[in-house]
Parts: sequence; structure tokens; C-alpha cells
Amino acid sequence: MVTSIESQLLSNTTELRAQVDLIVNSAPVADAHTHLFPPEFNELCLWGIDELLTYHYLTAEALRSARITYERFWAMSKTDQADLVWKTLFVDNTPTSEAAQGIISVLDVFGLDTRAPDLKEARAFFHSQTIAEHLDQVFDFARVSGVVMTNDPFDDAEDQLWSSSISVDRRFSSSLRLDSLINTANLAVSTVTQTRAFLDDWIQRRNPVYMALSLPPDFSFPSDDTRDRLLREVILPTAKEHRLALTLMVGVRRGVNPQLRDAGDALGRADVTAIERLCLEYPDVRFLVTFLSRENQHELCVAARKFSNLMPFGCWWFLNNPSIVSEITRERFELLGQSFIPQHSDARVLEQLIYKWKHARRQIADALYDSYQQLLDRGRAITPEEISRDVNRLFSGNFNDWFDPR
Ligand code: FIX
Ligand code: ZN
Repeated sequence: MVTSIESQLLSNTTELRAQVDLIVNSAPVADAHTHLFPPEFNELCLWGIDELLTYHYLTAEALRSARITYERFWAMSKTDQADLVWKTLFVDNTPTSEAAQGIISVLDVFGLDTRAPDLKEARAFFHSQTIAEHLDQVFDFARVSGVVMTNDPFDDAEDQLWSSSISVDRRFSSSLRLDSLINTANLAVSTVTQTRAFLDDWIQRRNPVYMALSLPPDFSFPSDDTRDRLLREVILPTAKEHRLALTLMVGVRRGVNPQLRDAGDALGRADVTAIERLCLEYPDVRFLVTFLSRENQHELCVAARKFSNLMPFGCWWFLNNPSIVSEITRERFELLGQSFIPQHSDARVLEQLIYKWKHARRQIADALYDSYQQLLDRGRAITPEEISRDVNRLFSGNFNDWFDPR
């Protein structure tokens, strides 16, 4: 007998593909990690073509091909740098890299010439926008419901803005980034008490969704060093007390080429067992973890199978390329079902939300479709309602459960 549920079963592959694309492309996404700021943060809120083209992913690429020294490049104005990046990567060469294709996706969404010889038209367009309307439009195009900022409690510029009691756009949530704290060399007992009080106060006033830390490839736990003490005596007790998740981003080697400035960081394979030990020793802390090295991805999935307080998230930075996102997303579906957060944008410039999510949705849709197709081959068809349930869990459900369990 055919029931109403069975009548919705997608047993035709063309229909299945169409439904997956429709649902993945229209589902709102909660962006778990960005470097964006709302317009209230004035010059910290980056947007427009010059910011897009001087993104560090692109300056690294342009400086490989342009015949210019680092010194001369950094001495140029932002406008001149953007012109040089455009000419080098988009006019003299074909923009095949992921970051360059991102610019093409953004220009295309706004109906701008993707083959323009210069930036006149693009600059005129962005100058004609008012930030409030533009922001709404970008969130709308990207179908992003909200973003998590990266807030450094020791940054003076940020601190001044927070203290001026601005009311922050509700789509922007804060996160407490502790890299500057962990880089402090010494830790006296008085510092432990003071630092905990400082963090308590910051958390009370800014209501962050998590605390976060980026870590080098040699991160180990336990370990006989200051970082271990900070984790045990300051960060983990604070996480417990405020019931805040701890986000760990592991595998970055900072300043490998300092002359490239923000673009000078690289990566290294890290030790996933350090995360396993953290999860084991602190079962009541929720850890949101991403690794920068492709070689760590499978181990992270296996670790997540062992610990329900471990949530893998995103394809971070150098991993955010279609071929690698595809591989990682597929292995996560195979090992973790839907219990992970497939991507975050890491956007620094507002309009990057458009391309980062457009490109990510494409890979996620392809991987999901293949999973459902395999299920169909093995004898189980899926319904549109089930696809929506899965996609909502991946795009916002896991995020909400993880960060707002209260
Ligand atoms: O540490 C981080 O949060 C990194 O994402 C950044 O430092 C990095 O510069 C970046 O923007 C990568 O996408
Ligand atoms: Zn980041």
C-alpha cells in the first residue's frame, strides 16, 4: 500500500538532485567563525572591492607573479595594491585559484564585469552602496543568518568600541579569542586570579558564544609548559563555569615568511591525540575543533567518533579549496553521519560571505547527493523532509545545540 510518506520518496535521481540543490542552496546558515565586524565597528568593518582584492589569500598569490618587491608593495596605497592584484591575477593571468574565483563569484552576483580591464566599474558600484542596505543584501545573497566574530579582548581598538556602549547588529555574535593570552610567556599565581577575573568580566559584558584559541602543530596535552597551565588554571575552568564551548584551531605556523605579513602563515601536521586527551579529561567541556593540515582530517573524524564532546568544524583556510572540501566533507559523512559542522567562512571582508558560502554549498550538495544516491542503490529512498532535516542540522542545528545548550 502506498502511504503519504512513501508518495514523497525521491526514487528518481533527477528529482533527488533537484531537491538536494534546492534545499542546500536555500537553507540559512549560521557561520561559526569569521573575522567580520558590524558597521558599528567603523574601520574594522571591511567591505568593497579594494578590501576584497587585498585579502591576504590574494596578496600571497599576486606577489608570486607580480614583479615587485615586498617593500614596494606594502608602501603602496590600498587602491594601488588592489589595482596591482587585479592586473596580475585577473588580467595578465587566468583567475583559476579558489580565492581568485571567489572574486569572480562576487562580481557576478552584483552584475559587474568579470573580465573588466580595470576596477573603475566595480569601485563605482561599491561606492554607490550604503553599508546598512549592502550588509542586508550580502547576508541575503549568502543566506547567512548570523556570523561569529573573532574578538581579541586585548585589542585596544576593539576595546574602545565596546566601551563606547555601541549596540551591535544582532546578526553578529562575539567570541572570546585568547591567542594573545596564550602567547604570554610567564604565569604567576596572581596573574591566574587576575586573568580569570578579567575573562569573567569580559564574558559577562560581551556574552560570547565560545572561547577560542589557535594552536601550532606541536601543540601537546598534557605538557610541561605555560600553555598547559593557562589551559588548566584559566581557560578550562572558565569554560566550565560559564558553560562556554572551547574552539581549538590547530596546526598553524605563524610568520613563516614575515615579509608577507598576514599572508605569511603556513601549516603543519599536528597531533590529534592531544585533543583526545583534552576531551577525556574534561568531559563536561564541549570542544569545537578544526585542524589546518589535510593529513589530520581522518584522525579528527575518528577522534570525534570516540568523544561526543568533540565537534569537528570547517575546512579551514588552506583546506578551503573545492577538491579538499569535497574529500573532507565526504569522509565526515561516512564516519560521522550529520554530527559535524561542515564549514565556516573565515570571511574577513563582508562580501566574501557570498562566495565562500556559494562554493561551500556546492561541495556539500554534491557530497550529500552522492550519499543519498548510495542509500537509494542500497534500497532506501529519502524524502525532501529528511533532506531538510539533515541540511538544517549541518547548517545551524549542530551550531545551536553546541553553543546554546542552556
Ligand atoms: O587564526 C585564524 O582565525 C585564521 O583563520 C586567520 O588568522 C587567518 O589569517 C585567516 O584569515 C584564514 O582564513
Ligand atoms: Zn580565522
